Amino acid sequence: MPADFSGTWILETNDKFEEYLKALNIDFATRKIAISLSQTKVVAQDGEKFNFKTLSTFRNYELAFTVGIEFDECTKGLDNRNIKCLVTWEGDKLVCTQKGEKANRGWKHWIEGNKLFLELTCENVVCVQVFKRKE
Ligand code: YOG
Repeated sequence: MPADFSGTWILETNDKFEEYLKALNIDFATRKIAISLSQTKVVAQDGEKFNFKTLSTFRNYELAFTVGIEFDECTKGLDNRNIKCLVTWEGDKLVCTQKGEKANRGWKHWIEGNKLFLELTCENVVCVQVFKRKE
């Protein structure tokens, strides 16, 4: 039985986030703001249905999907691209492929203890974010 991602998670570490933003062609000024932000993930999981909210003082982003069903995503307020996404389980990892203009784009989520991991990939860059479960 897969892990339960539901809950509120606070960003603790954010390795190679600026390189990831560069790979997405995010401009200098926006990158400087983005890397300084505290991010909170609010995840609601109902079976194979998910809602992810990424919250910050600068911008918020929301994504809802069902595992195994392809969907169109517009990354509005992020890099503003249209992508075709599919989320699947690889063991206990939730894996999203994001097909579009950028090669090798996607993300993976998994849980270890009270930590939520997010690996964000674009081209040759892999950013790893670690969140701690909010008490
Ligand atoms: O999350 O796709 O959890 O949607 C980071 C990527 C920064 C704005 C957040 C705002 C940002 C400018 C979403 C930060 C890259 C930066 C808070 C990652 C582009 C522009 C919103 C993501 C998935 C998996 C769920």
